[in-house]
Amino acid sequence: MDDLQNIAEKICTMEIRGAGRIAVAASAALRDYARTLSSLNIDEFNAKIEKASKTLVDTRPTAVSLPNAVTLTKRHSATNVYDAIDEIVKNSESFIKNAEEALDKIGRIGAQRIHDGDVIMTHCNSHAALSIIKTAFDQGKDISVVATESRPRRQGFITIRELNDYGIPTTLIVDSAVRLTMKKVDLVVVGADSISVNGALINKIGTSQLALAAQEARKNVIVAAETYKFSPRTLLGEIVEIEDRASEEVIDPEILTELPNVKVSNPAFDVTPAEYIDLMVTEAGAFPPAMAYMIIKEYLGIELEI
Ligand code: RUB
Repeated sequence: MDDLQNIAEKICTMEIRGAGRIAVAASAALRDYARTLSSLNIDEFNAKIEKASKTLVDTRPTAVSLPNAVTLTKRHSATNVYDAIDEIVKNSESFIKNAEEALDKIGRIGAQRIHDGDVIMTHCNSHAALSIIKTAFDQGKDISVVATESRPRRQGFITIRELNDYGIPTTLIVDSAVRLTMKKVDLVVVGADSISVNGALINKIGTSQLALAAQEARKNVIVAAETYKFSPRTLLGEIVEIEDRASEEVIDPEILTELPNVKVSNPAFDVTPAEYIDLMVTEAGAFPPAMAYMIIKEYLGIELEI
C-alpha cells in the first residue's frame, strides 16, 4: 500500500499530472498493489482493492480519466485471488497499452487538420494536444505554436520546453494575451480532463477563454481526447466537479496574511460549452461534440463508475 499511497500523493501534489498521465499511473499502482495481496482470501482482497481504488480516485476530482482507469483496471469476475490478480494485471496492461496507442492515433487523425503555415494556439500541457502538433511537424508541415503560460501552475513552461526540444518554433504568451493574439492564430488545439455527455469540455482553467476568443475570431477549436476522458456519469445527470486548489498557488501566504479582507479563489478547471468546439479528436476518430453520447455508449458503456 506504501507504493500506492506514494503514487496517490504524487497525483495530489501534481508531481504526476495531466489527465492521461494520472490515469496510467493509477492503473499501474493498482496493478502493482494487487500483486502484493496474494495471501488474502477473495473477500479481503476485494475489500482492499476497493479501498485502494478510493484512495486513488479521491486524489483529484475533475479528470474522469482517473475513475475510468481505476474502474477498467479493478473489475474482475474471479472467485479466487490468483485469478483476480491475473485479471487485474491484464486489465492494467491493456489499459496502459491502449492509452499509449491512443495518443499516436490521435496525433495521426488530428494532424490531418493542420496545414502548412498554420499557427496553433494551445493551453496548459496536454500530451494529446501535443501529439497532434508533433505529428503535423513530423509530416514536414511548416507550423508554429503559441503556448499560454497557464497560471497559476505554469504548465505552459512544460509545453514550451517540450516544443523547443522538438524543434517547433514557439511563442509563449501570458494568459491575458489570448484574445489579442488570437488574430495571428489559425486554430486552437487543447486537451481534455473530462468531456460530458452534452459535449462540454472540462479542461485547465482558461480553456473557455481561448474558445470564446477563437469563436469571436472565427478560428477552429480542436479538442484532443482519448475516449477514456469521456464521462459516463454525466449521462446520469452528474456534474463534473471543478477542483479548487490552495491559495498558495496564486499568492504568497505571507502577503495574504497582511490582507484580511482578501480571499483567493483558485479553480483549476473550467467548462467550455459544446457550441465553442469544432471537433473532438479521439483514437476512434474525429467527431463533433454532439456525438459525445455515442462515444460514451460505444467505448465506455454506462456501467462505468455508476
Ligand atoms: C492538465 C490539463 C490538460 C489535460 C489533458 O491539468 O488540463 O490539458 O489534463 O492533458 P493539470 P493530457 O496540470 O492540473 O493536471 O492530454 O496530457 O491528458
